[in-house]
Amino acid sequence: MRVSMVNDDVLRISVVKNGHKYRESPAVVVKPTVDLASGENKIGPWLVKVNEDSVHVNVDGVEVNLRFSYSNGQFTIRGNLGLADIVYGLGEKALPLNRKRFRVTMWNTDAYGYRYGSDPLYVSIPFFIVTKNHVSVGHFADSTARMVIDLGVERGDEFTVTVNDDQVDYYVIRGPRLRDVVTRFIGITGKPALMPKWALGHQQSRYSYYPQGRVLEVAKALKDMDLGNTVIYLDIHYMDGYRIFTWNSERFPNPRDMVKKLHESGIKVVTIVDPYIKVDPNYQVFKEGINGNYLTLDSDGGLTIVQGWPGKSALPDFFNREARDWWSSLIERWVRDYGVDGIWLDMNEPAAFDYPNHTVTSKVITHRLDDGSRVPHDYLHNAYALYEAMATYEGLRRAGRRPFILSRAGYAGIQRYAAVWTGDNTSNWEHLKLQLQVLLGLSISGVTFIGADVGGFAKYVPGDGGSRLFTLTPELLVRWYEWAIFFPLLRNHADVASPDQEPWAFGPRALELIRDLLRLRARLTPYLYSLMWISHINGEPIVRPLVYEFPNDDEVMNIDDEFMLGPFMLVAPMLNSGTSREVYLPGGEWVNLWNGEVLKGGYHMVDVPLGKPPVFLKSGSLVPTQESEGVLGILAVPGDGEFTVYDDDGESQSPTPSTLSLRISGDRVTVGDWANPMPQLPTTVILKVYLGKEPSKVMVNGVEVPEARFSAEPGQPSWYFEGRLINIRVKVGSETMII
Ligand code: MIG
Repeated sequence: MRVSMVNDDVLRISVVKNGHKYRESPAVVVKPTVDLASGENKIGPWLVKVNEDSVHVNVDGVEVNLRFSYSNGQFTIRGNLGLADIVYGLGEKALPLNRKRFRVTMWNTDAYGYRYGSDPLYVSIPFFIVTKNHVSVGHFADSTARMVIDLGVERGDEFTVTVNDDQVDYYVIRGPRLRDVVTRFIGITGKPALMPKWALGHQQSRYSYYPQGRVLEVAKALKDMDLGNTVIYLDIHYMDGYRIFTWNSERFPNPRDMVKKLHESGIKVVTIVDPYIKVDPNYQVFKEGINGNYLTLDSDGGLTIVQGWPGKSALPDFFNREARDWWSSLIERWVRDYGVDGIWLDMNEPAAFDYPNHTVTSKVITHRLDDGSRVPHDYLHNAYALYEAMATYEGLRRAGRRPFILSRAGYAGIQRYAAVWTGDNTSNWEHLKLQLQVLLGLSISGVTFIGADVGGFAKYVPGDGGSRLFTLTPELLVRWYEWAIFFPLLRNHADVASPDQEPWAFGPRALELIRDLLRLRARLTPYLYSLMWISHINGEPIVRPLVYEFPNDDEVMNIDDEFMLGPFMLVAPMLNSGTSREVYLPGGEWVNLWNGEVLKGGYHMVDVPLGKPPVFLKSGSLVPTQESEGVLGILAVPGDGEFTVYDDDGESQSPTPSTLSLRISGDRVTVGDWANPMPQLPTTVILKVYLGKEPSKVMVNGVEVPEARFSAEPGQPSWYFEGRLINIRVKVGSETMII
């Protein structure tokens, strides 16, 4: 057992079985600094007592007692769990936000048609947060092997982590606030990638759009119907016999031309890439894989073969640098040759049809590490997708792109390379609620660029009494968009045997409601993009459970049917078939986005007409919006608040952002000057401040400005009042007082 500080806020306890050769973790981007001696150590806020097989920690007044043991190829870590403790985290789990008294398995699994409580799913993040009396401590058991985490099921006063591995790096992460634990966890597992700006657009997918004429037709429909679309996905049917990096020439006779046409109408193209390499001696990619020794081998040295989409398939051995380098070059060639914009990584648990639960497990399959050693798959399973994403990311970079990768599976750290979606969800009301719970767990476990298939993917779900068939209704689709538009990844996707579910598939009324929601989404892009930057720089989630923002409000501890977009916007979506719901608002005052009505903190029954999700803005809100092409708005609520707008060209690889700092104090709004401005940034800003009554005057930089309606053209400061909103046109670098 080796105990060390990683930094001032993170302790690491590394346990390695005697004689075992330690493997470096792909999850962690920092190295331990100071080793602690046995006995008592006092370091800053930490008191750490190191014994032979236990570690006692006191940090921020919280006692953490950890006991380590090893038997039969398993490490077990036991820790204390109090009656009042609440547990968050654990990444992608089909469970409520509070995960206390659940037992979960970490084993990336193809979980088609999963339900509430199904476990495990596609992504494994063995990180959890224990919160008591508003003080939080994080735990991260770093091993990529199968792991079971029991949070008080077996014994109410104990959690246990059981790992089928000969090594574990166990991290204790200091709070005291929940947000401190989350950002520190991201600090050690790596900052979320900055995605291209187009990734925030409305993404349209299905399994699968083909032939190429159909793809162009869908693109045209999206444009004609003004659905703010930016991305179309090509699912597995574009390939020649499911050979990755090829096109089916009958369905796609001229892919370059198709991609060019899509680009001309402003639409990006994302192609799926599975890890299956068809075993076919005439297939170029297979030949390269064999010749370069880039493929996964069994322990007897023979090629590992699994059943995938192409039939007999080999798997790239992403665990060594040479194989990754080869994969990067394949991705680079693919992107350069066809102009494809992003890559969708599916089946990367890895899944295979000839294994139980469609998921590879094996002690015979081995992976080659950089040092040449061969390690059985079962020790590395949960990292397969992470290494694949790493290599894919590098390939896109080499092709000159700011990478957009959408991955199904992942491990802690996946956020450095990819967005994650929640896999094969189902078109029913159960999932409308469940998906939010799954996403909130992912979001506070480091994966910030996330979303769920809007409308639901699966329609036929195997169940106890045979398959169950689900039908998407217009109401459910609209309700789904009502909260999905607030998530960074907004993708409508449906199964192969699914009726159409594009926004127009349910007639003019649903289409109109969805279009309006997508317009709101487009208006919020500057806020979302700034939040993505903040996530990239500070490791803060984009979408946050209420407890993240209001850790001292005991009422929000278990709330997972509402969420915050960034620091200001509370969304309380309709999650069942109905037209009203109860909403909890944490203390203080909130403004209803739709009508400017002010509500005090507490419980409220609110009406929820179709197309109008309850959205509330906190006092002191400063939400940057896009009012029209090139016109920046700031949606503000009087009070005290600060925000920084981030912008860049949206595509370059390592940009320095242009920033604009905003402050509100009472009725006084300060808009800074752009720092590091790129060309063509707006110098005029429209402040839209919610007010109870018409003001008597408005002063900008100490000078009274006239009341006058204005068009969105840049011009001199002026203002007008409408409904409960005062609209004030100002220039950057100004201070506005509303009197
Ligand atoms: O076995 O590529 O989760 O989004 O459409 C199904 C076909 C394989 C599973 C993915 C889904 C995708 C589908 N894939």
